[in-house]
Amino acid sequence: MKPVNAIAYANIALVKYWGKACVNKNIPQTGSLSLTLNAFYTKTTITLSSKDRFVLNGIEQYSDRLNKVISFLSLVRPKGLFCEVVSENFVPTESGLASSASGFAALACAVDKFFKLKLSRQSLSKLACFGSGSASRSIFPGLVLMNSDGYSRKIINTLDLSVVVVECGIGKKVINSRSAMSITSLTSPYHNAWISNHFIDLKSAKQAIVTNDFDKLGKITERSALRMHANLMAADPGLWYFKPLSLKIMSHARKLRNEGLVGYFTLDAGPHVKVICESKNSNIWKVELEKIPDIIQITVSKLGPGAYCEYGN
Ligand code: 2P0
Repeated sequence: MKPVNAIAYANIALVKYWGKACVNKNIPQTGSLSLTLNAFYTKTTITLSSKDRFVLNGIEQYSDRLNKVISFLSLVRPKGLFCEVVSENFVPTESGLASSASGFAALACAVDKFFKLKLSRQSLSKLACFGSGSASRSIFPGLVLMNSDGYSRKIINTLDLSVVVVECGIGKKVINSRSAMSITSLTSPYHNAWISNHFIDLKSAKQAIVTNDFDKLGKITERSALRMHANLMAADPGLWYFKPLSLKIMSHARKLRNEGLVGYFTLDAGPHVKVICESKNSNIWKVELEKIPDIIQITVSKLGPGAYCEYGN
């Protein structure tokens, strides 16, 4: 079997996924809506090996990260075969910039070709979901809807969107999403309210897309993020991912919007702030946000392609 190499791009949720209906099968409690980004991605190569190995950014991985890859491979490979998986993240790892989304989408795409599974794109998204919920969405380009059954699909739209990603810290997130999701859904008195409002947000977001209403979509994006974080803060123990700098950027983004620069922020399981805007305004956003001190890096991302194989069988 020849090596297979796949690439998948990270995605940022406009309407967030936070909570699982089934932990063992990694089935989300709600759908979600996202943008696949072309600036952040993972490249993964899979080859046969005498034992299972996972190398990430040149470093051999053990324990949790290796075990997650082995569990994923076990879903699809014939018994008795072992694999070496070598991944390179062109996105900070486990920092809240969706490296698990691009990582498991790339792996799903690679195993599909390597083991000649010939899955449809939708089935590939369901497979990616077993690795990581958000990975399901990275199988598809642009604007993507994931249903609560873990299957995703591309949403046709004519909005020309970009995302300005403001990195507000370095290093790993304070607590991984999976643990934080579990603590939130088990202990937050806001969790049920989050779920019921989420259905309304997702429905309204779909309507906003149909009518090309960027302002409506942006407002839903901001409130979905803030409600997700309010839910996290209401957990026991209360959890938060943002830093003082994240709050400063969110406030500044609101101020700029009030002054006429249209864009809406979102924040995931990490301190980084992402401003969703129309592409014609992305460079102005970058220039304005760069004026805030202590930012690690600002990247303007256009929408990205779905996962694909570069070479292989
Ligand atoms: C999302 N996040 O919709 C939400 C918003 C982060 C904040 O999905 O447990 O790595 O592997 O399914 O997908 C991040 O969690 O969690 C995430 P698992 P995942 O993008």
